[in-house]
Amino acid sequence: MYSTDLDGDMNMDVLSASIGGGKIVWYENTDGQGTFGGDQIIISVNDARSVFSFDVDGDGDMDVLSGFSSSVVWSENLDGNGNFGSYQTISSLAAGVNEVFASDIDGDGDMDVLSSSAWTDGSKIAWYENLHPLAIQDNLQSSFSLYPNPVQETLPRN
Ligand SMILES: [Ca+2]
Ligand SMILES: [Ca+2]
Ligand SMILES: [Ca+2]
Repeated sequence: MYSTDLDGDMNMDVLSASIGGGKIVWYENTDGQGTFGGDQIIISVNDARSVFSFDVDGDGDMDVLSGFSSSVVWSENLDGNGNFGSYQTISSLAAGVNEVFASDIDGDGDMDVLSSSAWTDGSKIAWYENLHPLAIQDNLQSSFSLYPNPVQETLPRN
């Protein structure tokens, strides 16, 4: 669950990850006073666990970061109005991801991606460097990893 302005109308909307419902959705705050519209599906996927939002691609609108199964993905806010494109995978090795978050881990001024994973054979916290505007670099071999499993994944932007 997260709240941010997804459609750029200066009021806070709501994001939700629904495990049972199998989807990542957002609800528009239609009047700015907490009256919400119907669910708008961003991703339909089993085991949707966590959702967060920040401006991943630095174009001024809020994009959506999601975690499900072993995947950490982001969805681009295509038009700044809350219409989202197909998700783009940051990592597919986050075994049993149960939380995604973003913070400027390396202090270079852009937001990087964090995930925690619950499966016993892959339990870890990993972070992925935002190589904005071109890619997000998997830094699983960082000191955050409890079970180092170095991988190199890049996220090309189209
Ligand atoms: Ca809004
Ligand atoms: Ca954006
Ligand atoms: Ca950074």
